[in-house]
Parts: sequence; structure tokens; C-alpha cells
Amino acid sequence: MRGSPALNLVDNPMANYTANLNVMVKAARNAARGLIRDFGEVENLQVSIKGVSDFVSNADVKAEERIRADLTYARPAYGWLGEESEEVIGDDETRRWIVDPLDGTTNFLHGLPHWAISIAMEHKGEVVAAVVLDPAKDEMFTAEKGQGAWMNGRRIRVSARRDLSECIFATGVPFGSKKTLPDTMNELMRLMPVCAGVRRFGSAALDLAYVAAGRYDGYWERELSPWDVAAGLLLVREAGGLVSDLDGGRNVFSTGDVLASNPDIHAKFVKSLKG
Ligand code: LIP
Repeated sequence: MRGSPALNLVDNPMANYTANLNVMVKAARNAARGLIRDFGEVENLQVSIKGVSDFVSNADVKAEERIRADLTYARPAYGWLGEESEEVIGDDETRRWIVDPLDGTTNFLHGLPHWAISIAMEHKGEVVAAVVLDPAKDEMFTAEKGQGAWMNGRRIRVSARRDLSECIFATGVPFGSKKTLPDTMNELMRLMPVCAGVRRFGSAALDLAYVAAGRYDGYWERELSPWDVAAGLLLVREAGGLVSDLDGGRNVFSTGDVLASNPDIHAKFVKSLKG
């Protein structure tokens, strides 16, 4: 899978994007070109651990700069919240971009082709447009409030499974100094015996996009940042799914804890994680 993954840089002719979404899609595709080139280099650098992580942080920063330049050129008044740079309040205080230029950095660093560019547009505190681009698989997930969710120009919907025993879930397992590992391990102990499987692929943006596409039936993770989830949450909602914190409440951005699933299993899913 290493080397140069196929990347269709021409927009899908089926897709009928509005002006804002068009700006976001173009910015994502532009950044994808650089990231794909850098991803090809990553395997050459595996011999030097420090070399690889410095190279990947540079790739991350360069991608954010590219996205920011494109979005700011198109919409100079909007504010900015990105993983790699300072927050900016725009002249238009009601609108801002929320961007993760490289979600799934650890996968990228290890040459695993599962990472994404995530761009969300927020208006009056609500995300109204979303793009999650997986350049390695050439999958472009898009959504706008009230317009449904799409992948490469095709409508996507959350799954229709109702029985937990048939459902596949995704999660993120805390690493490093995060103190919530026991909570997640306890949840895994409760959920795994009653479902069809749990995956940990390492990109929250893609985990949410996969819930929207009906590939996963549900997903949960703790302590995420707004740029990890802003675009993905709109994808899930627009695909007919439900999004909440881990208690089933609305405090997703304030807690950083996210749970998303198809509507039929949402309550059962929340309950089974709690035990
Ligand atoms: C990563 C997430 C991943 C999560 C990590 C991290 P990054 O984002 O997408 O799912 O488990 O904690 O936040 O750092 O690669 O942009």
C-alpha cells in the first residue's frame, strides 16, 4: 500500500457543490497533493525516528498553511481555528473555519494509508459545511446543513442495523499520558461481548465519516479537539445519525467526548458503554 496511492485530483462531475463547499473541496484537494508527495517520502525516512517525526510535523504545518492560504483568499473575513496555528477571530465574527490538516498523524508517520484532511465551516457556533478527504483512498466526504451527506458525489446514510450483536463499532484508545485509558478499557470490556466487533483505525475524522457512510454502526472517543470532529459530526447528522457526548447529552465540544451512531441503536449504545 506504500508508494503513491491513486489520487483522482479531478472533482467528481456528479458533485454539485455550493460556493462555500467548492472553496473547501478545492482547498482540501490542493493540500492533498502535497501530503501525498510527503507520504511517499515517509517510508524513506523510517530509518531515523527523529527524522520521520520532524518531517511529518513539517508536512502537517505545510498542509495547514496551504489550506489556510486558499480559504483566506476565498473568504478573507472568516475566523480560523486550526490544529497547527493560533486561533484568529475574523472581521466576520459569526463565521470561522475549523481545520485539521492531517488527522491520523500517527498512521501517516508509520506509512499507514489511513489519514484525512478535515475542514469545517462554522456559522454562529454551528457547523454548516464539512469536508473530510481521505487522499490515500480518494474518498471525499462532504455535507452541508440540510443537504445530506455525500461521498464522491453519491448520497450516504448511516446504517440501519438495530441489534447490537450485528453492529461494528470504532473507538480511539487513549495513548501517552492520557489518563482515560481505564475508562475506555472498561467500555471495551462491556461492549465487545455484545457486538460484532470494535475497530481502532486512528483517525477520528474518518471514523465519523465511516459512521455517516454506514460502514461503522457507531463510534465513541474521549478528549478529542474541535478540529478532529467538527466536520465529521456534521457528516453523521446529515447522514441521519445521532451525535452526543458519552452520556447521550449535548456537551460534545465542551467535553471533547464524542459518541455517534445510527439513531436506532443510540440509546442502547450509550447504555452498554456505561454497563
Ligand atoms: C488523532 C485522532 C485519533 C485520536 C488521537 C488524535 P491527530 O488526531 O484522529 O482518532 O485517537 O488522539 O487526536 O492528532 O492525528 O490529528
